Amino acid sequence: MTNGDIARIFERIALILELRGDENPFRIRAYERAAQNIENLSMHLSDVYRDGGIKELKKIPGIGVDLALKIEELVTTGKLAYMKEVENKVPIGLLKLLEIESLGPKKTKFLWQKYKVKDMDDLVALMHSGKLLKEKGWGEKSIANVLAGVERHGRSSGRVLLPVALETAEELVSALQKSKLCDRIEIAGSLRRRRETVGDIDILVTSKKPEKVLDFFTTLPQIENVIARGPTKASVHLLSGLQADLRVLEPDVFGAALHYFTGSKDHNVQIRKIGISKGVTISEYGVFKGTAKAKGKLVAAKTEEDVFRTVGLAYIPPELREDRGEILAAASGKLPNLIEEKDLKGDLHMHSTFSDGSASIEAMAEAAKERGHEYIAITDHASSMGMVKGLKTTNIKEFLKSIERARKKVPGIQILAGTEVDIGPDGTLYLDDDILSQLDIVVASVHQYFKQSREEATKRLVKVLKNPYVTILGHPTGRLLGKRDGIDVDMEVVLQTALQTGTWIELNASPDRLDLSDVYLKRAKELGVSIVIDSDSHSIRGFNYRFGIMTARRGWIEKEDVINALPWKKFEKELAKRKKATP
Ligand code: DGT
Ligand code: CA
Ligand code: CA
Ligand code: ZN
Repeated sequence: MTNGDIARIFERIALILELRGDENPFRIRAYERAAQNIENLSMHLSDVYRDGGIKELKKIPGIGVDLALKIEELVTTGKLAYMKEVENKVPIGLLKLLEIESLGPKKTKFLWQKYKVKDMDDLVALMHSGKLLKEKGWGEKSIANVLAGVERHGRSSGRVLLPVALETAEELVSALQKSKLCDRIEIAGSLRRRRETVGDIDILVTSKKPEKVLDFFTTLPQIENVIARGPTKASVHLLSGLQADLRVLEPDVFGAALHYFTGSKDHNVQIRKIGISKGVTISEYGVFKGTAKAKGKLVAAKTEEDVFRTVGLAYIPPELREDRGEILAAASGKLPNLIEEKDLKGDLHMHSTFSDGSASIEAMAEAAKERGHEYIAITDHASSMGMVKGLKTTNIKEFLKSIERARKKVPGIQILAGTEVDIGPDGTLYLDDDILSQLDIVVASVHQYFKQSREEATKRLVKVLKNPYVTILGHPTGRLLGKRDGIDVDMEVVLQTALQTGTWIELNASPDRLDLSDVYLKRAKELGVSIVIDSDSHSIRGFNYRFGIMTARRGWIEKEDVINALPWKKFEKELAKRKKATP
């Protein structure tokens, strides 16, 4: 149960109470205020409760005895009886209407009480009926606004970014674990394959009490409503906007089901084809001798390894199961040995208080050392974009001195002097070559001018790669997941050029970037382009590679492909080689 979960539950209670209209307004405000405060809290409520109980919870602004007791119930049992109680007093469909922009609880309540609107269909019918025009505050314009809101609501693609979906799924898994009703619990689907975006969460469990598991799952407070429920399966909408499917399976066929529901669909189709050529039928229930029509004896189902073995393949890691050549690789013993987080020995992109970071160079070095890194580069911004701080022609000496000082103060880790320099619209850099030549590492990144034509943008990056002072092309497209598309470039040309010039290409592991993406990483690897996996950390807590490593693995990356997986001595040699290429 995250703070976000609890905040959403309180928010929902406030909305329902307001809809019902029979509640003291102060009580409604109290739930709203608590939700807001919880959202902004830096500590986890479950930790606060564990360490100090109700007494500590009450010290949080806006949390009195009553709310503290509700938080206690949520963090200890994962449930909240009061929430079900209030939900039961309004039509379920009505709550969905609250998600529509321009339709707050007041208007919704009015439409419910006066016009008996109970769900989205009622709402749309009423808007088109013209009946509302005689009501005060309802004109053509507000009606059009509501209809547009309904449209937007239906159109939202529903795909959610991997980090968000994974956190939500892990919360559900941990609730199921606590229930003690399940023996095995596995995340399947696109989430297990670590896709960048996820359509819905798929969870598979084994249990001796399927009915009990489904009762437990479908009444978790994170759940908005149950879409469908059968004897061994349930689909639900979560308050966070995601959908989740839970399936309860027999342990004997778990492997076959896990393989099937992990997908991808394309991968499954290929595996099934190979099965047919070998005289077996493969489904979620197992591998059977013979054809689908004359299905024979069950030959494998218990583990995924068993399933792969029956078709003559080595175990394929879930991240590769996209029908992108993994089956051929598995058949010929050429599967990659995918990189792991522990393989990273250094980090070549991070920021300190010299530009927009929140920690000093020393503090960043200490934190990196703590993480186990052997070397780092401090790469503070050099940018024209209204940044008062950062590297400039006039303060390079000062920066180099600060690095020198940090080297003395924090022994046991190599600290390189670097910069992340802005790329102008035509590929010229914000700092001149004579400044860049004084630094160990130069990361060149796109931070502005995103709307160029493909030709222009490609020319721009090619020019950057041909600059011998540039060590690394940082977050190559500049995309921000879910917020901004990156530049449109011919990535094949960019990668071919990087290969020629020996420039390293970054996989920026920041969860809102994951740039370069999996498909291009795979291509970079095929060409032999060197990859760097960086955190782009702006604080001492920023050394987070989890999602970057997931992306790298989807891109077939092995530690041999990654420059900063080299131990310091070898890395030093690589860097020297790179420097020799500069005039
Ligand atoms: P998503 O949820 O859109 O991000 O993607 P997935 O891959 O999680 O897809 P989902 O949730 O619809 O189904 C989970 C897995 O179940 C999918 O990866 C493969 C398997 N599956 C579902 N429907 C079919 C199907 O019609 N044929 C085959 N071969 N496999 C299927
Ligand atoms: Ca899914
Ligand atoms: Ca699904
Ligand atoms: Zn950057």
